[in-house]
Amino acid sequence: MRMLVVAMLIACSSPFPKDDSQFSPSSTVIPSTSTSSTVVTTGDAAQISAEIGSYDWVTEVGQPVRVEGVVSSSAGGEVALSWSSDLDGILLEESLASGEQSVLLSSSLSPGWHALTLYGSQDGLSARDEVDVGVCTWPALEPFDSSGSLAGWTTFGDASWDPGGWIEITGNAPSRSGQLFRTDAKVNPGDVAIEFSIATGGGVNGGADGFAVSVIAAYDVTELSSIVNAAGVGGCLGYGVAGPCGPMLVSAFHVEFDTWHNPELGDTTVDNHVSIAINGDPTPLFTAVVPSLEDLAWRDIRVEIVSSDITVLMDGALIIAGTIPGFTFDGGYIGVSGSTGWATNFHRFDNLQLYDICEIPGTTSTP
Ligand SMILES: [Ca+2]
Ligand SMILES: [Ca+2]
Repeated sequence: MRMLVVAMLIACSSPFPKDDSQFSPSSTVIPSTSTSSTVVTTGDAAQISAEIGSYDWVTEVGQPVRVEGVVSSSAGGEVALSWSSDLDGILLEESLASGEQSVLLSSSLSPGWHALTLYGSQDGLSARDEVDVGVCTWPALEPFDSSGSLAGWTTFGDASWDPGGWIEITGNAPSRSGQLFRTDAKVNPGDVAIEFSIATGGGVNGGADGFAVSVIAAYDVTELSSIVNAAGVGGCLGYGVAGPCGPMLVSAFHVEFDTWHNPELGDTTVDNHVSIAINGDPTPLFTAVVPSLEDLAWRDIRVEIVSSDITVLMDGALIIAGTIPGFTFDGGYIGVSGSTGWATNFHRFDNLQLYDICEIPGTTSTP
């Protein structure tokens, strides 16, 4: 008679261990080597156990989840293992020597809370262990592909949805200015990455003025509107309210795509450029010269804020890396603004993807 014992050793790192091991009934096992009608017993009570050791508790969707476990049989030999998820089904099946570590490594787990089970068996004996693993997901991409995309957004001035499937901030006409802000939610404070696509060009008289993506830490939409409506046009790009553009005190972060040289506003180059500015003051803190910026080609932008470190990538290439001493990202309403003057350009914005908070669908089981 072999006794089946499931050893449940919960990893100390588990924030909310589960203790739902299932004991299978005791069973009589006839070793497969037996060819006679005589029951051969081992003499010793044998047992099998499954134990999940270290595991990733929460992982971002698309990133590898690593879980380690061991199935051991006191009888030694080979044991059959399987890893499964209550959301995604069987993830891995293999046969290992008793006591050999099994590693589940998967980058394709669905978003949500997974009850991950390690199941081991040998000669009709089985054992299992289970842990909860969360896979979080980022906010959805906003592709602006239909006019309905603007639900939750507020347009100001000349900004409008373009049937091409993007936002046109000014239109290619003189003395325009427009803004578009998401007003049904704020970007969370702290570290963040923001991705979007821009295109500008096609204008007259050398092309101008440019546009900027801003996150403004206004208290509410009323305050946001007062800031946006006070913003200067021309070289102030529809977001400037401080420094050379006005007297307001705001907490904000800006990345601007500037196609007109305004030395009076602190532009440090006569060339087209990308700059970082803060708090409604367009005086650039960091600038990258991008002479071809006005070719009306779509460019993919990624802005990363990690503590006070700022990086900007354009089509995957690092163009700005700097630290703003004492800076903290306060979050707030995200939007884009731009303007034209005697010189004009299209100012196109698309494909906004925020990486501010990674949420696990169905988070009712969070601690
Ligand atoms: Ca689009
Ligand atoms: Ca400028």
